Amino acid sequence: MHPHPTTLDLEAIRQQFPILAERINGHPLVYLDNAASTQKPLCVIDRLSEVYRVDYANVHRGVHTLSQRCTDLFEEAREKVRRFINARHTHEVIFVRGTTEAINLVAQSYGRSKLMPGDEILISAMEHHSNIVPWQMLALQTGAVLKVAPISLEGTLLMAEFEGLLSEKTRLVSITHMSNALGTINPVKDIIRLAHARDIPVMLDGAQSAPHLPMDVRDLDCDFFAFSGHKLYGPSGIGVLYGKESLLEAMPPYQGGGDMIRRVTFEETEFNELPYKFEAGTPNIADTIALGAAIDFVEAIGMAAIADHEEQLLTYATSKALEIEGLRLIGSAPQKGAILSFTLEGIHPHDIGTLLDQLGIAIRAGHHCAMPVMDFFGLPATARASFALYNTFDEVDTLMDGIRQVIKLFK
Ligand code: C6P
Repeated sequence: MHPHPTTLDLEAIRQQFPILAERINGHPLVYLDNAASTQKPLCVIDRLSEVYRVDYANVHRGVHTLSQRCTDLFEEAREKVRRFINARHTHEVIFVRGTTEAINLVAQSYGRSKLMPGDEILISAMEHHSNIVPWQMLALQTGAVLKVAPISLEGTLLMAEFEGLLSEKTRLVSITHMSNALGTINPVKDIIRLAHARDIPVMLDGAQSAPHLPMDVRDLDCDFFAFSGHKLYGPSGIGVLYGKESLLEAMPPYQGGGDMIRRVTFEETEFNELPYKFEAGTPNIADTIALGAAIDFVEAIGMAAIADHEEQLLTYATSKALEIEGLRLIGSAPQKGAILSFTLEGIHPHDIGTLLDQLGIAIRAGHHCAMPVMDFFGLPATARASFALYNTFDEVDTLMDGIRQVIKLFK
């Protein structure tokens, strides 16, 4: 039996996601690759097509009605994001392609203008490549040094070691809010408190947390926060960088071009105000507006209710997984998002993924763009099932039956 009845009306919710009715390899789709990207509800799909059918024009440029209407819709989406993360100002919300671009923006704008040889950037050992490589590139450009706070075998950040690595040379801490490879939710409030006590700003990689936890950047007091629309039931190619006004004001532009200027001559350029200073060129207009629709969708359900449902799914899935002989969970932090990373004795994760796919079950197998995490656990890869608001307890059962079939096949 399933542990608790969920508070979500899953039948009604699932009807909003047409793709969930697909059959894959002759089986009903069981979509458990939500940490990679979530599926899209009708309101997002319809909004996207509606923008192109009736609202579309370039933004911030035209005097004509359509351009003004589209600009209003675009800026309404910015206000929806502001509300969603509880930022103080809409101009603290910068639209970018996704988490990856947001982190690169901070590295190349904030980092490049601030860092001197010998300065330090502190990350953790559980980061996604997006929160490693931009800092390595920055270190090469500036002579700064990348420091890495270690993790435990459970997959938790070692807080004493983290604190020990904060020094008078540390210029920025950049850390994941929720690990995509392990599911660990980091104690970001403590991390921010410790860093701020030494006047060190903190960037949070919210790619995995924003879709699954209620978010409040003011309460967290983070200095930068990044997330991607496509993991939040919205379109791909659109994401958000939040930054505190004072920091963004002091930062130089990341890219040059149209929309980010106030006045240009061949001799010099006066930059536009926030947020436009960081939004060079025609933005991803329709996807931004559709991201607003995705935010309306999750807010109507309630982020707390979503987090509660996913926690129940994780608890149930974890207890069922632990009953399977030869299954090893990778990542067992006490605070975890609904991500189940695992290995099966003697079976390569790619084979697990391929065989489950034959049963219509979509999971991810690989290094999850977190190769240092795999190295830490001495693994080439893991299999990863990741849950979203539309997943059911029956789907957890189907996954567990599928895993048992995979094991049987290899015996
Ligand atoms: N993780 C996964 O399957 P982008 O690709 O820019 O939308 O997000 C990058 C990113 C950054 N940080 C974390 C913690 C992430 O999980 C991701 C994306 C996907 O786990 C695709 S690799």
